[in-house]
Amino acid sequence: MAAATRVLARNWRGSYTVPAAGLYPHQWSWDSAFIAIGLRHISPRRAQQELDTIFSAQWADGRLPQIVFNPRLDVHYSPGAAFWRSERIPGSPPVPTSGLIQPPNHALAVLLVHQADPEASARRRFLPRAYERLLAWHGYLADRRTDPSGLVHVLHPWESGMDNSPYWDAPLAAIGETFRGDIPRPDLDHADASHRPSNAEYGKYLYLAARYRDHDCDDRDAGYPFVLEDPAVNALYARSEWALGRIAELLGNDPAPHADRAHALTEALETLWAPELGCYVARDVVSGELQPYRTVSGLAPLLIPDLPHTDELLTMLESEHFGLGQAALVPSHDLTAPTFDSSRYWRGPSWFNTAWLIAEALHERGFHDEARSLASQMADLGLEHDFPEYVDPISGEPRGTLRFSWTAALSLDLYE
Ligand code: 9YW
Repeated sequence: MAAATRVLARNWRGSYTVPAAGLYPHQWSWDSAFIAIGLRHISPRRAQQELDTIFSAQWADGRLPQIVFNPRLDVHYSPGAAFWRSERIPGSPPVPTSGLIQPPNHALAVLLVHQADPEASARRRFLPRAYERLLAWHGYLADRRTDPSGLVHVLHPWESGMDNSPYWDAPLAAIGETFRGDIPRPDLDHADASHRPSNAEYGKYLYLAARYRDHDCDDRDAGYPFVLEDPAVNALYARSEWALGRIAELLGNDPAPHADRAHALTEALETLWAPELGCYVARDVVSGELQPYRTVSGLAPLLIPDLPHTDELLTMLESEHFGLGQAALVPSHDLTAPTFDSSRYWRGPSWFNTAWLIAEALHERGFHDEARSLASQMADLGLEHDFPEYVDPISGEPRGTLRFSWTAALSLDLYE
């Protein structure tokens, strides 16, 4: 506990926590929600503040931005505030941000942070304030990001939180254009190039980000070439609707609309079920094609109560594809796939945030021993390797950067 607390103190910037000093010097949206989940064990007040800070960067249309920039550190991360120039875009907040979003894990975090210390939460009126922000955030997803299928879409690999997942290979390859300017890679000052996405991928990432920005991030660019439905994003959205329903109840409001929305999302997720793979997959809305890969994203729907495929997902988790109990944590990609790479980012390595999501799902489904064993593996690996960003799922060796905030935070969240 002391070592994890030290990492979180070192990465605290007065009102939020950076994911890692050096590699990620700003505030990231879904990182902050994961960090708050761990911080509640050290300081519920700081956990509330972490979430309040990301909420204070909400756009007028309700979106919570992927990144809130510290303009003084703009040269240390790309693309930064000077790339986005968010202040020129109508409806942007007074602080500089990215225009993209990240997965909606915030309502889940708000509920857990509130429950950690309901008195402290009541004293600071945390819940009613967060509820308004969450309603607007989920409203943005429902109004601006929902397809006729009923699922929300992501408009950039970064929006999935799993940047170079094999899901994005074919959709990115189908885009002829790439970014024409310089491609700065300050990330390579802090992590090995073989652990990071490639330059070719960064060219596509910047092309898409520039195009989205140049359209004022208004979600109305008719020929926009990257529109994907991702299982984890939709599972987190559904799970967060359940959390929002509980928050509504605690505030004396009607939880039914949130339950209805969660049910509708769960039903719509069935269009992403791949029976031949035994898990959910992503769909490219532009081509209509399902992307036939087993990834940890396709297991994330385990987080939803009343899911029709819980048993199949548990079988998949324990199979040679993900090796629960054998591999370190939960690999981000199928251990047996030709596209598996044990070191490269979201193409194989095991991450602590997704391990936490699976542990939480196992716990909620009544698999307490399995949840406990995954959580204690997280705590051990975190401590042993100075809280790495991710680990090789076969050797357990650290990869990416060290002293990574959500690794430290989530390894504090053990099950009794
Ligand atoms: C980036 C900050 C972020 C995470 C993402 C992860 C990575 C790269 O780092 O993104 O430059 O934004 O893929 O999930 O939020 O930790």
